[in-house]
Amino acid sequence: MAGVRQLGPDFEEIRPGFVRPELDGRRVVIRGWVHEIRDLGSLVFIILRDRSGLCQAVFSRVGADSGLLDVLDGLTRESAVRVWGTVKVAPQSRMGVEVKCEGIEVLGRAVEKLPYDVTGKVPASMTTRLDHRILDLRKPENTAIFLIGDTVFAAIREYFREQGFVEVRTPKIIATATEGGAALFKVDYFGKTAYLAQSPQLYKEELVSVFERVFEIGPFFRAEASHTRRHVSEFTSVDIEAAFMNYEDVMRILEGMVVHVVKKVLDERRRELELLGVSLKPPRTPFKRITYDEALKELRELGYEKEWGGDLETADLRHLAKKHTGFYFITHFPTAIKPFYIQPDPTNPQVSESFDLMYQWLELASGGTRISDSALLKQRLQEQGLNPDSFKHHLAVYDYGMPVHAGWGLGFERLLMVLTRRTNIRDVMLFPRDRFRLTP
Ligand code: AMO
Repeated sequence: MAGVRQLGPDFEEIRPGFVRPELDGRRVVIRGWVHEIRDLGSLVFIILRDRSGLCQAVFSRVGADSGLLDVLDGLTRESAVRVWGTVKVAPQSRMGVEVKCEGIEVLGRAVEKLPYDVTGKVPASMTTRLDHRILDLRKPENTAIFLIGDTVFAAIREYFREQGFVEVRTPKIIATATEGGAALFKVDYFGKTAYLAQSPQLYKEELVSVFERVFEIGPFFRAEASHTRRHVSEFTSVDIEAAFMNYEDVMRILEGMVVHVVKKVLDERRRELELLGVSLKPPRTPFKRITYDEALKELRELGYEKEWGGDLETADLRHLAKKHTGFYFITHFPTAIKPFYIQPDPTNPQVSESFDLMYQWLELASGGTRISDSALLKQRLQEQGLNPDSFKHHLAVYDYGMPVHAGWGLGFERLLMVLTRRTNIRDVMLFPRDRFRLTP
């Protein structure tokens, strides 16, 4: 900070995105990264950037001392710098304002030849982008995605606190699978086999018998063999579970959360939405609800015959999306294709009190009423070829007064894809992990 102190008390520190024409005449210090350099000989224009935005700094070589000239001559793009000078209205510049600078200090020098162009003038493939992810994230559009994500996290937490939920953390290293065995990562746990958790499912259910309403936002792991634009091996799940509720109650909580999140993003992240070219509107509630049977009927009407009982595949969902252009729920899936913990519909046990939240063809969340009867849970475990012994700790909780309960899990990144209109989940993950990527 030595540089600032030497400059005297009449300098204010300001961030690039806040340099506005109204500040004309103010003496400012700005820290940021060198986004672009345009050297016109007598004048050097530098676009400075931080996460708040960009501003233009102008240096005159005329009359500059040799120290300043040396720094300007050796300046590289993406170096972290501090500049100081006076804000001037500049109708001729793109931003309408610039900072006439007297000094610059390089705080962290970037190399001359960067492996990736942050200004985006040189197009890059997803592989190149992810290989140089930190540079890629510095691109203002990419930074914007994660600033929106930050607001989404805050909005979710705010919403659940208001609804009386307690935030919990469940183990990520576990002994048994909950969402089917195929997609588990094995871990050598001091000589024993353990797994990375696919979801907090059983723990969140158990915890409602203590806290009534819990939520967790955390990383979960799926050994996804399929390489798609919406699956990764490590994703962030937003999970809730609530005692004394059924699937309809938690569906209302879910749509309420989506609306709250959209409103908060509109309130706090207009600049970022604009940068991404996204126009958002809070969706109307209640979201449309169709049953699995109705979905099959709609598919039939669209000319696609589908046998009852199978899961809705991507192709089916894409057909349905022709009719459903926003958020909607599909409910009452066949019990046989749902995990063991989902409550069969008492009036028709072939189907379950389950739902998926969709956005067009993308599944964002799934949930349902849970089985709260111990005998039925044991039966469902056996029907799914699972050994109740492996679930003895979980089943024990059912002997201690387990209330009826319901919940859901939502893929945070999938929601962020919808809010930022990105079509590849990797765009909305800082450091995505998929079958072919473990670094950086
Ligand atoms: P499910 O397995 O449907 O349900 O997962 C819930 C949501 O998590 C997201 N998701 C993923 N996102 C990115 N990459 C993946 N590989 C991936 N897998 C899942 C999806 C999905 O809708 N325990 C239940 C939830 C519950 O009933 O409470 C569960 O895990 O958006």
